[in-house]
Amino acid sequence: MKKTILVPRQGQAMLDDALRQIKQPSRRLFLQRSLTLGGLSLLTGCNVSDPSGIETALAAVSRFNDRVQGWLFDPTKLAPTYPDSMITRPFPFNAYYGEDEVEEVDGDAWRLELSGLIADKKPWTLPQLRALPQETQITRHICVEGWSAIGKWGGVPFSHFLKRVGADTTAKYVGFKCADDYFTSIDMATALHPQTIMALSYDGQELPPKYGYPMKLRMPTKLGYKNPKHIQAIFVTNTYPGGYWENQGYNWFGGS
Ligand SMILES: Nc1nc2c(c(=O)[nH]1)N[C@H]1C(S)=C(S)[C@@H](COP(=O)(O)O)O[C@H]1N2
Ligand SMILES: [Mo]
Repeated sequence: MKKTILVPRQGQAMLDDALRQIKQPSRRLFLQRSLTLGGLSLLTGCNVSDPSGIETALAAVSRFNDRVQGWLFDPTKLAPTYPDSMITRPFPFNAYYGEDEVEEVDGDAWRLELSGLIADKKPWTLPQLRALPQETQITRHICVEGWSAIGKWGGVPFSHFLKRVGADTTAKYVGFKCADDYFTSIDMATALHPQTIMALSYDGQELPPKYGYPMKLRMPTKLGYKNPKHIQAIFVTNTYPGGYWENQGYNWFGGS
């Protein structure tokens, strides 16, 4: 016998309400695509008539989505690359503050700190990073605020660096702390992806302050907010580290 599922009217209204409460457009879009009220309550086992449970439920759905994206992520599949002629000029600036407040990092005094599940935690200077093998990529950066741009970054393949310092590559997460108050974290499969680089240059020049001097992580397989600029410290861990925007509701995996 065919089953009929009745969706209560006030259920749809409640869901619409929940969606309205969510300010970030990316989050709303993701929810509209992936969610029904029934699905929400099934997934989380929460009582959806209790509005205070909605935030918790949404977070649970987002974490579920992280797992699915993790399963779907193909560590050998490459993001598209582009010719020099397609580079977006000028390349857009973005941060949680304005361009006039860009972090001034002193490159001579700067040391990259390492912690967590890493054998050799000796800090790195900028010249030491520049002495490692370098690669260049022309790839597309996609920001959830509704723009994308093609840029050219050069730097050290992150997988090379992680192996060099004896990182536990079976661990789940790599976290980043930045010179501004920004922080984020990524899955190990993406950290080891061949196009994930510790970018030291932009468009053939030393990485400018606004694009993350002295070093940013560049990943064409992830959305803009997952690409930390002005990296100060890197840690490897099995404890979920979250992130600046992720803790405010942006999906953590953030694949592009
Ligand atoms: N340290 C730091 N990194 C950051 C951010 C930030 O505010 N601080 N913003 C993120 C976001 S949302 C985007 S879109 C990109 C923008 O990088 P761009 O200025 O090189 O375009 O940086 C990401 N990394
Ligand atoms: Mo962004």
